[in-house]
Amino acid sequence: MVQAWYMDDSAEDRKKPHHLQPEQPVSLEQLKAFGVHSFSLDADRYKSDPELAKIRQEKNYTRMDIVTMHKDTKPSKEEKLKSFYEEHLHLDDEIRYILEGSGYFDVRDKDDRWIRIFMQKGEMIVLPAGIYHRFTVDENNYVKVMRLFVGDSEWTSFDRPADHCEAREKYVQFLTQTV
Ligand code: KMT
Ligand code: NI
Repeated sequence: MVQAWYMDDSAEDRKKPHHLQPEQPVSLEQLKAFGVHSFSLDADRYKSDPELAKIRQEKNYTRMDIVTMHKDTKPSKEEKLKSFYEEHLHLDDEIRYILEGSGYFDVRDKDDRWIRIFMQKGEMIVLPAGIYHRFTVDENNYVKVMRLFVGDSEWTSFDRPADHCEAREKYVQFLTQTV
């Protein structure tokens, strides 16, 4: 099951766990209240997994690609990795499925505090449109991620501040009803 916790404020190596002291874990239920959903699949059979096929059909995740990041990543890709760690949002849900390795998805809670979500092989996460977030590999420096997209939705990142786009306004509205 996915583990999540509130982060400390240290600007030290982003790939470290950054647990707040004393530790403050975050439950799946709490994540749901922020519109973040997570569940497990069998990553070893992603190429022919009927469960994955069913989710893709039901949710209209028609498009996908696979992104790999590791410590020998080329400098051009290292830039891309850094851009994932810039706080940003999207106009559509961000759906990610860890096929190998692990990494951290950080999301802002309603009070703008960072929650770190540790994602390992076999875990899928759905971040709602309009939530501020970022991503990094952990100290193992290796992740292979399937990115799933709803229909032909355009995939753009908007770095913070992006408070006036409709997706953000809708998300803020959603938070007032759930948290
Ligand atoms: C995003 O938009 O935050 C990402 O796609 C990063 C994580 S998966 C490669
Ligand atoms: Ni993103």
